[in-house]
Formats: sequence, structure tokens, C-alpha cells
Amino acid sequence: MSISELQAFISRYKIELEKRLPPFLESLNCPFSLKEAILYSINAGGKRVRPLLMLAAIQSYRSIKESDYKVACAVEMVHTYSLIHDDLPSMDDDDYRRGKPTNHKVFGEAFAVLAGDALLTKAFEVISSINELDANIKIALIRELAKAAGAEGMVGGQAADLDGEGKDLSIEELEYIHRHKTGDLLSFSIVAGGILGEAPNADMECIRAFSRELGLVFQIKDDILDIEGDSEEMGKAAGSDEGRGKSTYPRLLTLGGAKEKLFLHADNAKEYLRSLSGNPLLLENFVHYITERSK
Ligand code: GRG
Repeated sequence: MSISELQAFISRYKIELEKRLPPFLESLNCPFSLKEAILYSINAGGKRVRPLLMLAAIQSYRSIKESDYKVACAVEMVHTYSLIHDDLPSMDDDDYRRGKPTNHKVFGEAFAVLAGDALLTKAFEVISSINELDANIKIALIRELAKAAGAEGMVGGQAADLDGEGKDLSIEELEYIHRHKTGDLLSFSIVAGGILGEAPNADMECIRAFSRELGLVFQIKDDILDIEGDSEEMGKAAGSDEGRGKSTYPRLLTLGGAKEKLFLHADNAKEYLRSLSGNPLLLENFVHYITERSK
């Protein structure tokens, strides 16, 4: 398996995901204005990293089945909700996301809040309605997703991030923010892949540890891209963390120190994969892909 094989996996499964994701929301029986706001952000593009990681984790144990896409679409719904709310004037107050005006810029704040709420709740409906899945597996997935998205996960990380604005944070405080704000949903995606792939119990601990390391890699790279990235390629403004007085890895550790930390966590992530009984080549290539990404 090489990076070009990973590229082929990404191209193939991104298409499969994007075929299946909008219909869950197009079929909503709700006011057109709300549906329009939801579909605007769902169809705005994005890398679809979380669902792709989930499918890659499943493929470490077995081939992908139709029902897997439903869980993969659900995590993208939660992610899209988090971006819509993160961009709101009361949070990060961003004008561009995925190369387009943010949801509230087009539909107004109230509809952006409601579109996010609708996506978050739809995700749980989608998982709970998968007839092909054993009830215990559905409950495990719902519990993991609720914990990853909630106050002890992404929402808590976001709150700590807002609390920390304009303050000099320690590296431990910064790590708390990122483990939860960005890391937990990314981790859920990989852990859910392990659950769906029925990975042996002995593998699950390593999958969790791998997913935590990869979450940090993703965030440290995001901070580095905020300095070195190209706004047009990323579809959002570079330099926004600095402008907002946010603590970031480069700010705390210097750019060189942040890069060292990036490679350290990438190596840790790969190390955890070595103990798995499945065939995690795709996940290993994902570590490389996330470390080297330019958007
Ligand atoms: C509002 C509860 C709540 C949470 C928001 C995810 C998040 C928490 C904030 C996003 C802020 C941000 C830019 C974090 C850095 C890492 C990150 C999650 C980037 C966006 O994810 P990508 O790069 O985006 O996967 P695409 O558009 O490709 O899906």
C-alpha cells in the first residue's frame, strides 16, 4: 500500500459518501428554509476525513458494507454541525468555511443555529435506525458518539477554547482543548470503525490510543497550516488563530517545536498500529496523509 493507493481509496469512497449523505437531509420533512441551510453546509465540500477514517478502520478488519456508510454519514453530520456553530458570531465569528460564506452569513444566525441542531440530532436518528446492525452495537456507537460530541468531548473542548482566548495557556491546557475540541470526534470515527469491524477487544485499546495520537497530529497540523497554509487552498482565512490571540502549538513551542511534536505524535500513532491483529495499512497511510496535508 502506497500513498497513491490511499489517494485512490479517498477518491473512491469520498464519491460513495457524497452520494449517500445528502439524501438523509433532502428527505427531511421540515420547512424549506431550514433544509436549505442544512444542505448548504453539507454540500459545501470538505475533506470528509472522519467518515473516510471510519471506513479505513473498518477495512482493517473486513470489507465495507452498505450499513457502514450510514454511521460514516452520521459522523459527518455531527462534524458539519460543529463547524456551523463554531463559525457563529458568538463563537469564532468566521466569514468563510470550505471556500464559501459561512452558514450564518447566508441564512442568518438563527437558521445557522437550527441547521446545526438539526444535523446533530439527525445523526443519532440515522445510527439508531440502521436495521442491519445488532442493537448492542448501535447502543455502543450512540454512547461513544454522545460522549465524543458532548460536554466531556467536543463541546467541553470548545468551551475551554473560548475560556482560553486572550490568555497565555500552558501546553497542558492547550492539549486539553485539542484532545476534546478536535480529537474526540476524530477518535470516535476510528473507534467506531473498530466497533463496526468487530475488532478483537485486545485491539480496541490500541485503536483508541492510535485515534488519540492521530487527533493531536490533526490539530497540530491545523495550527501549522494556520501559519504556513494558503487561504485559497484551505477555503478559510490563514492567520486567524494569531489574529484572535489564540494559544496554538507554534505560539507555545515555536514553529519548529510544533513540527517536532507533530512528528512525535505521528510516530506514536504508527507504533500503536503495529500491535493490531488486523491489516491497518490504510490507517498507517492516513497518518502520513494528515501529517503532510496542505488543507
Ligand atoms: C461548536 C460544539 C462546537 C464545537 C466546534 C470542530 C470545532 C469545535 C471547531 C472547529 C475549529 C477548528 C478550525 C478546529 C481545528 C481543527 C478542525 C476541526 C478543522 C476542521 O475540520 P476539517 O479540516 O474540515 O476536517 P473540513 O471542512 O475538511 O470538513
